[in-house]
Amino acid sequence: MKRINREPQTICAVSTPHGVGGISVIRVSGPKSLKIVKGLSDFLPEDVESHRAYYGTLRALDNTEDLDEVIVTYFKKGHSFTGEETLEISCHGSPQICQKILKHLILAGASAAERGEFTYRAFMNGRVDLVQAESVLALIESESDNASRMALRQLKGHLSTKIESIENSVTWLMAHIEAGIDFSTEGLDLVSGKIVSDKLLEISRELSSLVESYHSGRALKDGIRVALAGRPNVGKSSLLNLLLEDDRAIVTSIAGTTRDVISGDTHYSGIKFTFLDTAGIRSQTSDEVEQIGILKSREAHEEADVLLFVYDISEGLKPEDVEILRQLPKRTLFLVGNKVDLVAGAVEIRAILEQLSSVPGFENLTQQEDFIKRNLFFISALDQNTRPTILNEISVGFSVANIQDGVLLSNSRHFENLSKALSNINHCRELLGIGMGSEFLAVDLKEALIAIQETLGKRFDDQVMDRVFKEFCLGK
Ligand SMILES: Nc1nc2c(ncn2[C@@H]2O[C@H](COP(=O)(O)OP(=O)(O)OP(=O)(O)O)[C@@H](O)[C@H]2O)c(=O)[nH]1
Ligand SMILES: [Mg+2]
Repeated sequence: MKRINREPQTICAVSTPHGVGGISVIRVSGPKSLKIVKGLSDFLPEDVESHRAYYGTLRALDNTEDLDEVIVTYFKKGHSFTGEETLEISCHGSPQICQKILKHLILAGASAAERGEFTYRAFMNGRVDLVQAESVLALIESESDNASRMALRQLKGHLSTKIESIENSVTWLMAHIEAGIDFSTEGLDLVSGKIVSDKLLEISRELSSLVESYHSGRALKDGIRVALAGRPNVGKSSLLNLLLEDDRAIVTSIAGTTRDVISGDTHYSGIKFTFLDTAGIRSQTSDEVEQIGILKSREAHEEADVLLFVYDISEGLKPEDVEILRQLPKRTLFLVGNKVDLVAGAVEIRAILEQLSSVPGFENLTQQEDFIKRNLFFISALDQNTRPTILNEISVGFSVANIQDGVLLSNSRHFENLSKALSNINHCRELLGIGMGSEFLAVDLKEALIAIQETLGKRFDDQVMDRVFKEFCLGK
């Protein structure tokens, strides 16, 4: 896709979803858009007003047929989404009508837009930066309340402002360093040295808080993937059905019921959760289907953000349970003692903790009050109250409930770039700490600055652009 240095053509595409609907909107953007649309609509006045809608009948270019009754809205150059002269044609929501209108627009001199080309033009014309352009896509694709709220905040520039302020600090430092402050010589300028070191610390803190927010941001954007793991018959599928509020998986008292990975989505307090139920893991099975199921289980565990390790509390934690636990990948882990309704009297937490102490990573569990309080559950998959308890505790782990100013990273490209900038800044701090000269510090600062500017799209190459915009759908 060649985008850079291309003559700005006038482009057109249907911007509403493909298919039948009440109305569809066709967007036309570029220097000739008004002239082209006027060629099909004799109802438009000589002096068209910006941001005004005009009603009339769109006619074929050769005037031989009516295309549709439409409303045309005009946005003058500099006052549209793309920054170019733009017209939006609202027509009846039929794919045939849309195709016909597009055909005549193209005959009149427009060309068909590529994926994301409207947003790309908005970026090239400085209407949005790259982070905002990407948030347009995130907003369209958002699957939960919180995801769309976060994308809207990014589109409004909250994240860009934050990244820009970090960019300014780095630029300020570079300017000082280039002005020739040399910390390595004798007669060290302490004041300046202290200022520089404070500033570096501040930048490092700001970058790391953004980088760390990716954990929550990604969870908000893509949802949280939770896999259920455990021995056969402990109640994983029962728990899945309860969490999804749907009888998705077969539940029987026969060990080895679930063979395949069964997944489903659910929403809770504005967050999307994807749950994966897996085959119960046991070593002594000669059943080929079950063995394949167990392999698939392990793959699902690898892909998950969170693992719910389920065991049967009425039987206590068995050596087989402990063995499965040992083999689970390192993830946020919840230990779910199910079938608590079958336990007569109180649950013996001490006994559980003792058995867990042989599992690497759980040796000192008795001292980890927080983990015991938050990550150990004693529940029944037959009890409706279990659902909110579990979903709530998982969301707390992603600190999505206490997002303060809502500035979060949720895009892997931003995360990669800013992580790189952070490691440059931290390296710079180390160099400063051992008294290296300004020319060494400048190298790291420069690298950090490039990574930050690439995030915002102030520096870019065609490959990055293609990667970003090819994700878009036509018409955006
Ligand atoms: N009393 C009681 N029974 C439960 C509970 N949860 C599940 N069961 C029963 O335990 C049996 C096994 O449940 P499943 O959900 O199929 O267990 P699973 O872990 O998916 O088993 P596999 O698919 O074989 O790995 C069924 O008879 C369920 O009705 C619970 O909380 N209390
Ligand atoms: Mg099952």
